Amino acid sequence: MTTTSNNALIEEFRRMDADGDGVVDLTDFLRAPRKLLAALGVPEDAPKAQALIQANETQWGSFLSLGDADGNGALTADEYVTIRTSPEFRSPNRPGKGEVCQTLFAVLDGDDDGTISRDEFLRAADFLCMPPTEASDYFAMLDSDNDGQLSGKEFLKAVKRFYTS
Ligand SMILES: [Ca+2]
Ligand SMILES: [Ca+2]
Ligand SMILES: [Ca+2]
Repeated sequence: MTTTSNNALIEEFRRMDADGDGVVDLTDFLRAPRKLLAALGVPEDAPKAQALIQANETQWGSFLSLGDADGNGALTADEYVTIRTSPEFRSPNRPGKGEVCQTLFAVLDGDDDGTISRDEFLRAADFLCMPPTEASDYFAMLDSDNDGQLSGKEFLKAVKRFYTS
């Protein structure tokens, strides 16, 4: 299977495989949220950070239950593609999914005012693999009521697009 969308998923898999050994394990999987926390200057023992890591661990558990065919606690590229293209992956009830969105929102909302400002969003540009100008345009697009802030609802759309594109 070499469709374009699978190639994109394999790219995603390779980016996740931090140590390049051809399988993604929990350490690889947690690298992105840890990197984001470091970039935002949130210490890993902060409650927000702990919540984000825990949500990602829950999400990882659901990935394994969906596709770790040989049960070794690590995913090959094939297993990863199977998970990402399964209908269960898209289910809003998948364990960890909602928690990851909520905890990510809380981590990005640096001043805890319940919304994400443009500045707060741009600090996550690197995590979203976007250059700042693109992230700025993206922010404008997501801010559907044009108040210069992303509400939880507006943010959810961003995450959905990020996980389904
Ligand atoms: Ca690896
Ligand atoms: Ca804020
Ligand atoms: Ca808004």
